[in-house]
Amino acid sequence: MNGTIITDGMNLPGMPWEERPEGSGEVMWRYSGNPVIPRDLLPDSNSIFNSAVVPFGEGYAGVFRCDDKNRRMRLHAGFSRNGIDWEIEPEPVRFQNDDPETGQWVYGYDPRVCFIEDRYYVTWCNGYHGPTIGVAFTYDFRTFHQLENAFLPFNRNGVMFPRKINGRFAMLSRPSDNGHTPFGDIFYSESPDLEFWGRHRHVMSPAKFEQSAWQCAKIGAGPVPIVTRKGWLLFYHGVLISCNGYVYSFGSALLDLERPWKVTHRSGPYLISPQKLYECVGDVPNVVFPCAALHDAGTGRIAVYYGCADTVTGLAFGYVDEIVEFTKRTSIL
Ligand code: BMA
Repeated sequence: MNGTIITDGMNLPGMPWEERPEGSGEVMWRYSGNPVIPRDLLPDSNSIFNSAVVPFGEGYAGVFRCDDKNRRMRLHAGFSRNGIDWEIEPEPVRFQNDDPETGQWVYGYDPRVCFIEDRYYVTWCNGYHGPTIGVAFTYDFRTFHQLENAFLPFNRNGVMFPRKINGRFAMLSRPSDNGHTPFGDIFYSESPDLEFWGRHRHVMSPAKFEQSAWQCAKIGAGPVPIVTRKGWLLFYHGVLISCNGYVYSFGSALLDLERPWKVTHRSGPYLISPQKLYECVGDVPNVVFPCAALHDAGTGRIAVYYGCADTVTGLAFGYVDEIVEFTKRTSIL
């Protein structure tokens, strides 16, 4: 498969990869060694999930959601040569921030990492009178400089675009409530300076129950979108409210390149739903929650890192051309 439709990607020939298992008809398939990151990689970790990885130096780096044994939600930096075997810093990230108003750490979870121009931006769900979107940058995953929170509370799933749109930074987010939010649409915002955000545009609502039930309660952007000739490829999670609680799956959408709040296609079926034991059993059962994707422009391979049952981290593979084709073929728009 030739991944010719990735137009602006790096070559990552050594990224984690396994071919589709013999006889499988799935568009995306799981890594045979899942979970790739166990819950107890750190002596103090209760769980390591919903985490973000990017190419860095000769290998990879990331920001990991590690809930500790007090069940405090913390972010830790980590490094890996191969994207599979990770060394996570035992101490949480201490963001540099001289502003006493915003510099006090409350909690942080569900990070995303986005390389733009010369540095890595981290966005996460940051506790500031409730959940909102924290923003920081780093050059080396050792020192992190915290900026202003992007939005008012309550908000989650802040995901930046890897290049400026119309000359401005751009971010997807999901306004929410202070609890477990039984609703939620994805919005788009722009900023000239990463401090003042505006030009807010609606992107997507949950689907109709009769049409695509896995995404009928709420949705949220997942990994940083990938630029292709067919538009931005966005993986996003969707939630079904079952009689036993929330079920988190993920699917894909294509967004217009110049006006990314315009959704051109959106998958009806999910790509991955909680089916394996490590996705169905854990601190929060029945959750797959993608926060990062590596891709190799040369071959069109994609590796998605996703949280499993709010406990461990999984990896799933696919080819960008096939995922784009699936998104178009099954679109509910
Ligand atoms: C969401 C977030 C995620 C979590 C999911 C399922 O609201 O808190 O971190 O994976 O719920 O519990």
